[in-house]
Amino acid sequence: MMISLLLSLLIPLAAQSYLNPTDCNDIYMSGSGQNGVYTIYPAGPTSPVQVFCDMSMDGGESSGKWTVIQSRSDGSVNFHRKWDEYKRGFGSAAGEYWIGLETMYLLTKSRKYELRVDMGDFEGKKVYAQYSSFTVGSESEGYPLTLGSFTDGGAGDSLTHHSGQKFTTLDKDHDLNEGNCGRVYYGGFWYNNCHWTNPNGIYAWGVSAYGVGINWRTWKDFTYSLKTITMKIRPAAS
Ligand SMILES: [Ca+2]
Repeated sequence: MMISLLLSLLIPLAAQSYLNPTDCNDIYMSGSGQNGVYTIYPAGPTSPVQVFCDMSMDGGESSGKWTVIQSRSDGSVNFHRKWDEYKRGFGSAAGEYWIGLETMYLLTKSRKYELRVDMGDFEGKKVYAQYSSFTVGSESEGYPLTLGSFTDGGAGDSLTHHSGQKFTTLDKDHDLNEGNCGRVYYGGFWYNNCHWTNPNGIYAWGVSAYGVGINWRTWKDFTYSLKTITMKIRPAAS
């Protein structure tokens, strides 16, 4: 008790973020440079969230470090889930997971982030798409997605089509289709009418039925489900 009181008096406010890091960049700044699973506190000290941190140097040593918000790699986790689960997050930070819409909202309302989507096929090819900003609104707004400008890493742009859309799950329809895109394409996402990409669709090992797999239209179109896809964010330079 005495020690914590002393610490709270002695540690300047700026250092508090290193005691309760809000993202992987805070963790990196506090001295942890290894890729791996860490705990962040975007909603404060009583609400820990497990995440995978990608501390890679792409973009130069001065750039921020990546907080993984979504990852698919082996089909071990079911992504056809309801609103409350997409809100809270699910899966394992060491493997496949969804960090949760509420955490995305809390992170992106307090700091400006950029987004990178890394993906790979079953032949070993890897490409990416990057966006200069990434924001998720509040639950009362339907957790809408807002993206900045696109930079091509070989994948083409399949996500701008979803910018401005609210989130849809099998039990909550916010999309522009007369049906529920989450039910038709077995995922939860910022569906439009319905999608150009389906990162949370069925893990389908390559060639698969139209639109239901982990599709990225501008790279592999609608009948190829990717081997890997990872969505990750880091503080934007400006
Ligand atoms: Ca609909």
